[in-house]
Amino acid sequence: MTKQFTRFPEGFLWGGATAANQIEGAYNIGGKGLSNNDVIERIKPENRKKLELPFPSTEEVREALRDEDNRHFPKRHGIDFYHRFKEDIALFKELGFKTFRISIAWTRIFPSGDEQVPNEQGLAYYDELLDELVKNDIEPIVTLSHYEMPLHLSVEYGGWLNRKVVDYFAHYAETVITRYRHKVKYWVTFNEINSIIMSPFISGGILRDKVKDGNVLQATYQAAHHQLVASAKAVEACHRLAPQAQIGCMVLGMINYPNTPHPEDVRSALMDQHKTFFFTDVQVRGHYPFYMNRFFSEHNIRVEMLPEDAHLLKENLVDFVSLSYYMSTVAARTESAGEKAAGNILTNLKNPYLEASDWGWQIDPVGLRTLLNMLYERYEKPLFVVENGLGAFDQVEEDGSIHDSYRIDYLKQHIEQMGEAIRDGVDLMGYTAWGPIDLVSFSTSEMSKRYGFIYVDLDDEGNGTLKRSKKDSFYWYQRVIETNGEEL
Ligand code: BGP
Repeated sequence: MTKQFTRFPEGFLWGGATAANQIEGAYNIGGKGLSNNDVIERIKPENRKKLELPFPSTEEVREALRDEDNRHFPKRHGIDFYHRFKEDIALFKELGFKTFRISIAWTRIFPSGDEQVPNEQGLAYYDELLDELVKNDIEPIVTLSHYEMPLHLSVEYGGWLNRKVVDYFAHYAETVITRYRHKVKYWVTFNEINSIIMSPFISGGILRDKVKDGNVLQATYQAAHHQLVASAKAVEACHRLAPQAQIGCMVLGMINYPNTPHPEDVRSALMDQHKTFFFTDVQVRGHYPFYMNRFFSEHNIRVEMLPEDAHLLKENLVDFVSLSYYMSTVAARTESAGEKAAGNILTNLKNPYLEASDWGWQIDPVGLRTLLNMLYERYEKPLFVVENGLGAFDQVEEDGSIHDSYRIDYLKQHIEQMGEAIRDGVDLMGYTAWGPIDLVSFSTSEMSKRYGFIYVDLDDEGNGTLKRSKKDSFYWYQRVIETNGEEL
């Protein structure tokens, strides 16, 4: 008798992923300090398709701080997960979640970032939250920094440009790993660490006026180096303090196709691929890859490193590689080639073979299979898809139902391709769909770009009851988990 092939291994970690700054709210409660995300104004609707992420100056941040009208800063209020997490976790339990990815808001633990003594109220909040997950048999995955750093570190120190921030982060990481080591088995260092290339402020805390001689790339890679060292320090702390746990890196997973078979287009695609691989190469292999030397010299980049950095990077390798995956991109030898694709983050060429979301993100399930294979071939380390999903407008029917078949289609196709990657031989630990409960969008700061299986009654202006309700996709994903991905 032929053995039935099971696509997803026993113990596969199905679940959902979130970030503190997009769900918690309570931005000034419990001793929390302000983070850079608390001062980011939404991208105005007319700029939505351009996906221009804010890169403010110190003065613009100060102006934002003077703005008392909280409506402009929806992330400050999130979906009030801070107060409603028990109700929400009960729904995740009903979905059958094996795991749930949260991030710790650094500013709840160290409100300004440069304190020595942590804020006990903040630590106690995550104790309660983690206990609730553990009580419900949901394995927490904890991101140490998800697009959030104390605003004070950004304004007064220059964000990740400043070497001192490495030590502040290391102290923060060591504090939370020590505190939660008996509750957390999976840690992630920086969310989408490579996104600093496109959003120096959100990802790196860098303000426009702190960039010397207008060389944004110089600033970006200097800050990135500090994050890579900080990440190595967190890995060291985790291996020392919680040897039973695993800690991974996390990248914005991007696959870059050449616009045509022209050899220079193919080369451009490879160069763009380095925007993902540089960061994983350092964290998995423990040293700077050879291809950065020429890139740095051609762009006048001189990364300052301390003598101990090489050793730190080499000795503290991550246990797994996690990634988000939303879209693929197209690269060409000249900027002007091809038709523009609004909204794609790292490139702007349209792929004629793909459909796009309402925000122009080009949907490419097969690209996920290819990318997983590329990463696994390169590192032979376990992989974890910790974000994937479709941001879409949802329509609530008169009877309160929400028929989100488009979301089901998107997720189904991506899960199918993960199944294919597993059959290809890729070691995949799990899958956490992005925003299992509607949350404030990272790029638009709006509610109307929704990802959830669970609907939250809240609009872009902050009006609504915050009531949670189940979409059609809720029952679909519940069945996917129940059958370990056999029924899609
Ligand atoms: C990733 C981020 C998330 C998230 C997601 C969807 O890049 O890690 O924080 O929000 O993208 O993006 P958006 O909310 O802009 O649709």
